[in-house]
Amino acid sequence: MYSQGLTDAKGSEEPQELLDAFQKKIDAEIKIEPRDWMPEAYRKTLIRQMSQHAHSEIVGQLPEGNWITRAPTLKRKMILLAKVQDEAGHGLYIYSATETLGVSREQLTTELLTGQAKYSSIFNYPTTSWADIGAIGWLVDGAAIMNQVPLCRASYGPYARSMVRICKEESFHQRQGYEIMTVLARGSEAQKIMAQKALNRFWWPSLMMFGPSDKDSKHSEQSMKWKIKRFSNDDLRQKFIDATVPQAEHLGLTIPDPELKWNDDKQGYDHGEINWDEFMNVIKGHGPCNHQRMQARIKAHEEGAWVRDAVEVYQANQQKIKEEAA
Ligand code: FAQ
Repeated sequence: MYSQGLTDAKGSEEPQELLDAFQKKIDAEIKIEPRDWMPEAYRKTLIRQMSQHAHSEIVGQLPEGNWITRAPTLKRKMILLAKVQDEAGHGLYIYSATETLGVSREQLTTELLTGQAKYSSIFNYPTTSWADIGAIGWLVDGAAIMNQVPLCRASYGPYARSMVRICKEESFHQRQGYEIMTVLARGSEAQKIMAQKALNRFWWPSLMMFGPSDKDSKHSEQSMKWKIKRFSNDDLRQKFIDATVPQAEHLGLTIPDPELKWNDDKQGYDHGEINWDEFMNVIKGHGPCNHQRMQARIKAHEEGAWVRDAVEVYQANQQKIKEEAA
């Protein structure tokens, strides 16, 4: 819980009437817009979650980008290119939405590149076969949709609105991934094995995308009170499992969890223990590809310096022209 919920950016106390009026608005489902008064802790929570989300979209291009040059057909290559470009677009929408909270894109980028900001654990796993591209679309985009559809109703207007288009695109991504898995699962024995191995690799990391279990989630309670989050991490994870198990059965593939079992009482699946040590290790920067992902982003940023320089010179020239004309 945030103790800084009672103080503003300068450290002075936030008036109780304003805090009460703010919560009333949230409870009445009125969207909070950039110029509205908001508690400093609400603003900080949004910047944290939204920037982590935007970074995830940007870093999330890398595992699939790895297969663009090796896609099995021209059609698959075009689809994958379009998907990866969509992810870049998602990052840009969310960075723009985050900027409405008074933080610059430059600052957010610096936080990512210096390792101060997190991005989703899932993108620190390698993609070692073409089937991994199917598994990512099916499972990773599937998990992303489960998490992001409720975010279309987040209390902060710019975040909620950015999610609407993103969810539509993620839905296409999920279907293309499932279609790749369908072709492989109905293909040769070797292709079926490839699909099964990809499911084995991505199942548990996909479950970790929903975040720590509710008892260990430090932000959930307050974020749900503010209606940034509408469901807890465990609830969304459960929904994802319940939706995905029948899809795996349809493919004739086996979920790599011997403890997975339908529970009639809860009308959902019970599942085995998630390896939270592995999760913590990955989010602390020690996953299989953390180093590689950061190096790739740093390199891209350095190589893009000339574009930023060119934009600055262009803007200065435009300003000069304007001043001369005035
Ligand atoms: N990875 O108290 P909570 C995509 C951190 S989808 C890394 O439960 P919260 C699409 C959390 O930040 C992926 N860190 O936190 C795509 C916090 O750390 P902090 C991105 C994680 O915020 C598909 C600490 O653990 N989606 O990119 C993770 O209430 C294919 C405690 O956790 C979003 O970001 C994790 N998995 O709930 C792109 C969705 N989980 O900041 C390319 C928006 C937790 O205190 C290809 N975000 N942490 O140091 C959310 O819904 C929430 O932020 C959660 C975490 C649910 C992720």
